[in-house]
Amino acid sequence: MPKKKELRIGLIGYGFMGRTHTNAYKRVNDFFPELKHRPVLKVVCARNEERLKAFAEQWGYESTETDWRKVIARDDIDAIDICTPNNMHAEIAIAAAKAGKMILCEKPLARTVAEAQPMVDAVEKAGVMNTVYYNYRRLPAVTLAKQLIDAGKLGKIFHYRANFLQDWTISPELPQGGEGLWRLDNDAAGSGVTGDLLAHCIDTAMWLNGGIKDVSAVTETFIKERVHTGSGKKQKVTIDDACIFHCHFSNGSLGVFESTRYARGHKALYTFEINGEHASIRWDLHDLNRLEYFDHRDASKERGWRSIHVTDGDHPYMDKWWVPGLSIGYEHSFVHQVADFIQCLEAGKPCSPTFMEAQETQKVCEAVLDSAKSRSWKDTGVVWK
Ligand code: SOE
Repeated sequence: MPKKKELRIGLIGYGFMGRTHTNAYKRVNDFFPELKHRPVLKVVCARNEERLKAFAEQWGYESTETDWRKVIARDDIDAIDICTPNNMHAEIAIAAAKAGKMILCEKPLARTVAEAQPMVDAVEKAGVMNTVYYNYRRLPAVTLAKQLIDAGKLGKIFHYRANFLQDWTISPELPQGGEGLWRLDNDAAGSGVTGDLLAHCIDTAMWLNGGIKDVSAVTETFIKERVHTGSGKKQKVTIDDACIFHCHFSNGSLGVFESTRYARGHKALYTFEINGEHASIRWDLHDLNRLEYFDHRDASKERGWRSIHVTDGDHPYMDKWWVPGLSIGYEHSFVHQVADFIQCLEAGKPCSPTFMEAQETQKVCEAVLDSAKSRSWKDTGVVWK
């Protein structure tokens, strides 16, 4: 087999997402042997030196840096992977683009549309490969949903419904800010469930069903004050703990979205259901290999919801894994995203969602937050090709 070209990765941030991305870089060539590039774990960067060294050793990074600027300045790095809290995405991405590096950025692209726009401009100007990790698109059952919709199986779509429910912030004792808890701190995260969870639902929704035109939303912050890890004092909580919005899609269908971190019993219940004139589909992250499908054109006596176990060799991505019938998991969505990124790199094509596409999701998130604040409908300004 010809020797593979190296894709030398500089990972910035080593939290939960740093692990999911690193696992993907390590696995991708084992299961996608046709790729001509091989990710090389060159350097990982974070501020806590002791934990950084332990992470590098555990996951197999060749070196460490404590200043992200040094990672970008290194000429032995091809691609920067941004896994920091959201408030650092823009500065790092813009510097990386200026240095001519490829960029893989964890979602959401940034905290606001205004913060994200220079990121989009920077990668476009530099002409560097870029993508944002909206990983759920790459689960085989979700990709199959896309194939069914694109093949016209559902016909005209009337309804899109999505939820992303969690329960991990119900305790008032939980502080805001700091490692692991920056998602509760508006300065670091930019928003609460809207940017963290609904952004996933919006990305999938627009990928499956086209642009979202306008929105009407409500948000709630149930716990008004929490100790801030930085100051050690109780401070006002300014993130949205829960958000519900409804919307019009450009294709005329209606959408309903709900997300919360206060749904006791739910850890990461991401679900969607789409109803078309001929057929409906629904999906649930807790049973991620399954796509449920109802087709009204079936003979009436046999009509009913089919439960498709999306694990056969002709299902999306599944020829890469085990044998028909055997499940894959959450981590595989990241492996697929890296495989797709490398395929696009080799084909000289953009890798969706690009920064430009992720900015459209950002626009919806912002319109949702503005709508909740102003108690009025907001146009999103989304242009979805
Ligand atoms: C939050 O708990 C979180 O980890 C998100 O940040 C991820 O994007 C989501 O996929 C799972 O939940």
